[in-house]
Amino acid sequence: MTSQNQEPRESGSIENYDVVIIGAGVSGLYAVHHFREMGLSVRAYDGASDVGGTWWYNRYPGARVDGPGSPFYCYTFSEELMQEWDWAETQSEQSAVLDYIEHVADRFDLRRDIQFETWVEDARYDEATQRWTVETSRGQRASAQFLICAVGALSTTNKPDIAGIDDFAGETYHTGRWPHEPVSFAGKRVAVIGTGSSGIQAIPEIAKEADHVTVLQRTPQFAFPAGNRPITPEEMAEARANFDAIRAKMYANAGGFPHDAQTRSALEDTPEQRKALYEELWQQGSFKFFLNLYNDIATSEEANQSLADFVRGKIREIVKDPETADKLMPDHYVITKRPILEDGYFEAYNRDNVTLIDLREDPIERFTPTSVITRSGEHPIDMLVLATGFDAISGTLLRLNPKGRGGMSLKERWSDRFHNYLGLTIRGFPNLFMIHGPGSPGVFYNMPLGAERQMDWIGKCIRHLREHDLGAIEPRAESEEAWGNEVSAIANATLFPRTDSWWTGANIPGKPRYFSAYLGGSIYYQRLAEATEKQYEGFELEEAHRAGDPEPS
Ligand code: NA7
Repeated sequence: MTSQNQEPRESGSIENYDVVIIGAGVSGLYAVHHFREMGLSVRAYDGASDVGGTWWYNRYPGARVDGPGSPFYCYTFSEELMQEWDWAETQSEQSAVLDYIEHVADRFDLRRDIQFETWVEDARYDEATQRWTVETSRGQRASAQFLICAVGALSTTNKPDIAGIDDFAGETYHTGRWPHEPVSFAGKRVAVIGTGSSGIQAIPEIAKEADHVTVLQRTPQFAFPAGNRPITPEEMAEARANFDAIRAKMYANAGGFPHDAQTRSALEDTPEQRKALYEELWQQGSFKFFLNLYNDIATSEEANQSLADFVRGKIREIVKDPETADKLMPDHYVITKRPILEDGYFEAYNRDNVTLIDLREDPIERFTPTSVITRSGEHPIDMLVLATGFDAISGTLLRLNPKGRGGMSLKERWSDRFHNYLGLTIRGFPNLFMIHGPGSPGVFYNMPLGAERQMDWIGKCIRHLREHDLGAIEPRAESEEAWGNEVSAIANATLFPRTDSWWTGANIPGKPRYFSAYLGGSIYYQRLAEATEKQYEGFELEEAHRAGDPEPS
């Protein structure tokens, strides 16, 4: 294909590119590679000091892959990459994933097109030139025809608004912004707020070292054994030998992993048979628990309750103190909050140095410089760990708040709902593409693979525009509406929207409250293919305004 500008060109104080990419995490890195391979000039920006995104920031103790795991949480675009990389464990620890991502950056020489420690603070679309202009925290301006927002679905941290929290004078850390220097818990009284995936991974590790850990729990959680184990050389050899077949299976699977879909309803089995299956999966552990489960746990109340009761029974078996076990009993539909993998979490409550406070009956009143005060009294602490999650999926794009046609801000456009088409594009924001944004499978899919597949679609779209002398693309109003209806219809056929979670935006006050991810599995990729085949008929395509193109330097 022809590129309008292979090299960045400067006009005045603006650098010009074909594509500006925000984010150098798993998605942004692939974007740099993919668009560069297409012959486009690219520039990526990231606030961090190096590549990795969420894996660069989330280095709290116990941080590990908590999805289906290695070796399939990986890119698939390069067979050589797959052949040369060794994974040591099924649930790789954060540093191992970061090593891999750094290796990808080195191997494909990606860093030369990425500017680190640079936040994109503003992004505006110019209708005359059909280009986006971004401004960075370093005072630079860059212009590009296409803006790729690979900003991360779990990147903007959620800091709770609790009276006096900023007065607390001890060390305070958020799991999603963990320091690079070692943090010592030795001899310290540590309070942890949050019992989601991060808190549940961190609490047992902190408890091994700290003098005392006070867990401040708002919602008790279902958690399942992580089942982490070494990957054998034979398993790695098999994955390498069957790379093509495995990749095909990943493409066909609803979640992007090489597993067969489950076809059996829990209600086809007797209670004894169900229990036997749950027990077997519990003993095996890992995300395979969910992949090998019945197919109606997320859709049938009765099926859901059978699993919920099983897990509640396990918690009672593990936790010795019945009062603590009571406080740990989850009462929502199981798996309607992000399923959690744990390693020693429930056992941690059998230690003398771990106390659980149930914030539903004993809420936090305020912090002082040296303590947290709950209704029942004062708890002196030396350190506060916030495992309070993220303004997920839409939060980081809203923080950037790009301005589209007529200067309309995304905050205005998304005030009631995250309007989008195919989870990639937004009406009024031509040539802007989201990765893992609302309306896409996002966090319900193998994220490196999902990023590759979305980027491949965007690449084809860009090629189409260039080949047909088109300058801009944005969805039609009716496409957005139909897509929103499809997303909601699929979600509303499940139990997911019935539980407060970061999937429904319930963790962030004021956020539109609905289930915004596309739960149709691989149908999503059929929809993307149809849009390409039908020559983007769901979009408005605008002829290129030649006069607006920047002059080559
Ligand atoms: P999560 O899953 O959003 O968990 C955050 C936890 O913090 C959760 O237990 C929240 O309770 C709790 N929370 C949040 N705000 C407060 C306040 N104000 N007071 C008390 N407790 C609060 O984030 P994670 O980082 O654990 O996991 C995010 C994803 O990262 C994870 O799913 C993996 O995919 C990787 P709540 O349940 O909202 O009542």
